[in-house]
Amino acid sequence: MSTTEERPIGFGRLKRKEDARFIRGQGRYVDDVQLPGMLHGAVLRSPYAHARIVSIDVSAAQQHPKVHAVLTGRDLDGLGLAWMPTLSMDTQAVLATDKVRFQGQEVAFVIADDRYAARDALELIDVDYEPLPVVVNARRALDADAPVIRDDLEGKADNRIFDWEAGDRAATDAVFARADVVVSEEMLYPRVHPAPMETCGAVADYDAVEGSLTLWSTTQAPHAHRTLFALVARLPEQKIRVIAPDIGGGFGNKVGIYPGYVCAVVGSIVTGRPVKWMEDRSENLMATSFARDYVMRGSIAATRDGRILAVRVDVIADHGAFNATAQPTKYPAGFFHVFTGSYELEAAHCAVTGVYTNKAPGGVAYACSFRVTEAVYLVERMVDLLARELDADPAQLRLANLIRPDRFPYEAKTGWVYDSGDYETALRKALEMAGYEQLRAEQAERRERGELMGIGLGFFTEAVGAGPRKHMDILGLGMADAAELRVHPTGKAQLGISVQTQGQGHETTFAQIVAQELGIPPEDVEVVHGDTDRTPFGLGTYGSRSTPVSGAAAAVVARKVRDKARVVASAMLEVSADDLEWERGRWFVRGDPDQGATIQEIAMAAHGTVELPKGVEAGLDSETVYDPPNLTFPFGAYLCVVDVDPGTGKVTVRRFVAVDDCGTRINPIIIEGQVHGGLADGVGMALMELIAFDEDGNCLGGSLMDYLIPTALEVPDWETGFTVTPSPHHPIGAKGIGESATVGSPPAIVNAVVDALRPYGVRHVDMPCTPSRVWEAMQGRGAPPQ
Ligand code: MCN
Ligand code: CUN
Repeated sequence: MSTTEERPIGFGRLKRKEDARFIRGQGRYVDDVQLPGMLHGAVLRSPYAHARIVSIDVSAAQQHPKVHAVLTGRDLDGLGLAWMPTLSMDTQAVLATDKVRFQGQEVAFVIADDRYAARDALELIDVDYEPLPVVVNARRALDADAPVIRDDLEGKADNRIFDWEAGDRAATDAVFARADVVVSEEMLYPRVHPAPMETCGAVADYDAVEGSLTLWSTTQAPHAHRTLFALVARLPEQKIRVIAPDIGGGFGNKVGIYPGYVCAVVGSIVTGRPVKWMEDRSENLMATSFARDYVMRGSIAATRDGRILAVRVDVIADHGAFNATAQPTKYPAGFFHVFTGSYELEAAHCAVTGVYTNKAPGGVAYACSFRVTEAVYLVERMVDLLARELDADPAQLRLANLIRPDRFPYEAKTGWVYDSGDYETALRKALEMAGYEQLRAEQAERRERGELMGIGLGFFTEAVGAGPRKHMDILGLGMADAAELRVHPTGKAQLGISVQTQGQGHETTFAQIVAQELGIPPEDVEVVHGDTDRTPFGLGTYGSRSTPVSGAAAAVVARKVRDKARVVASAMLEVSADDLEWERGRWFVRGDPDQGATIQEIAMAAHGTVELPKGVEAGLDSETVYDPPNLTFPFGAYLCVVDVDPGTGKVTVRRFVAVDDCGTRINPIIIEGQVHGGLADGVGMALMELIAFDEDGNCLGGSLMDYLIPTALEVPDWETGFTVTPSPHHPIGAKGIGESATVGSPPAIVNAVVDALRPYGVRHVDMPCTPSRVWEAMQGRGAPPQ
């Protein structure tokens, strides 16, 4: 590889700037923050999934020599802080007052000299619980005789949170009525957890003299958190500074505000000292934002010759004890309405019912694109079931029904307008990379020998980059993002952004965007983020929105700088601005290329003594707020090959081919990293990961011994490819990539598992396809191969 390729000016395979500190172990995370006089907090959690709190006695804990304060719900109630708003406009107990509603719920907060003393003192708190009947099954929670979980909500006599639908029910029924073939299946997208390497935590430092709060926290959205803290704690927003230092993975887990953060803030106010709270692994798995938990019944209608006509879905969405899912206000089921997938349909309808259960709240997180994950899984499983019913090849069936390139921008039956796509090319590329025909031949041969080889396909269309702000808000905050670009006299630049990397490499790719637009080296662009005092307002990172929204803002602000540089250059060169032409890094006089000025020269002049036209201010600094006109719709074609051990049911992923299209590619190394990580997530969810509960609501996935996440041993060497279909409305044509592979890979894997089990007549296996589940499916249904 040539040096210019290694160190591109703009887009290209630039090594990650941030890795200079990460590979040296010099990252600075929340738990690395040490302040003079800092105290440590620990949370007492409920052992019960549902119980009335009769009494809480904290006197013994308060007498512990190292304890400074103990907070309970009653103390917070006095401050009006016992309950906080959730991102879904519900309320969540910060510390339980009346009842506990899930195992692991926060009941008390101890503040002590060190974290060990704080933990020890938790054991001195005496809580008298009166256990109540528990409901952890979402369907059961809707029964008339189910225990009512949210009796704190006035007039609430059941566990129903919302009923929401999209599409046209009557039109869909009509198409189903005349279809030759209808296939239906019930499937569960089980409860899983993002399980980032770094758990959640915060350090709160309240300065009583200044009346100001500095909060270091593991957050994906520092500005939104600051506004929420201002509203929750009723502190003036200008006196709050939220700092997100390095974040050790988020995957959606760090979007919301957890009770521990609020307790750390109150703890600092009460003790007058900085307070650190860091949860441990079990707390993270048991009490913070889980993902999925969708019970789905899907039906697909088609003609006998394989034209897909309509899809219909009914969902029961388990949101746990508090409705704390993070998603735009208008969309209680997130972006589930992309369940029409990548296919041209005549009609579609979905109905989603949200329910409370005695489980931890949260419910979107884990690289989900606001429920696109569940939608894509459903439609891709349905297409495979249809192929089976029609005895059609799943690749051919998809090729025949994918939305064709000339149909874009394509309005889906649920109202989304997909910006751009060339689906067929992506799928053909994946089939070719995999050697699909040969794989099918090999499978036939192996089946003869009694071997269980499966080939699974999955095609997905993602919907990422929320807003536009007129359609999308979180708690009333419109989903737009600002960028601020300062250009110093020497031509070096500093870009302030509102989104927050948790490992996605923004310090590199955002510098590349500015470098591309201004023609200066990416090393000359410092990206500032993760500090509300140093960056402009915006809604933060989730739903792969950084590139589609904030990345667009970075390009727009760089173009503003470029436009201003043109005016300055015209003054420098004493020609009309209209006579100047741009080439990378420099304005020059049309027809006289030697007469020109580089951005660096222009920056110096802009800060110098050159006389600027009337009304033009010195300097090149600019800012912008970007309100995206639409979402971007990345897509991809995935193919998975598995082998199933007929004796044990163990699934091995032998090959995985992933062709992704995220529009214009800023940094292919980072994109590949995002895809590799997302594919590993997919293997985890499809085969291993599960947060399960027993009948009493005990969480059975509360440690990494029980909650299995994939390692290098469980994943194959990924075979990645790409196509490039730019977004027509994004300034640089880029779409998101951060969640694509997590969204797209589970259906390909499950389709492969079910395909492998075809000789046994197995129609469906719910995730995770663990050896015992697969083995049971093999025993339960159909006969073993002859
Ligand atoms: N990128 C690019 N070219 C494109 C699109 C993206 O080079 N056409 C680059 C971006 O500039 C960025 C990265 O790829 O550096 C991811 O970009 P994007 O798709 O915009 O996603 P976000 O930056 O908004 O990241 C969020 C997304 C989400 S929502 C989850 S969840 C997730 C994910 O990213 N969490 C992650 N990837 C993760 N990766 C790591 N290491 N850690 C997490 O917590
Ligand atoms: Cu849904 S997990 Mo990501 O959007 O932070």
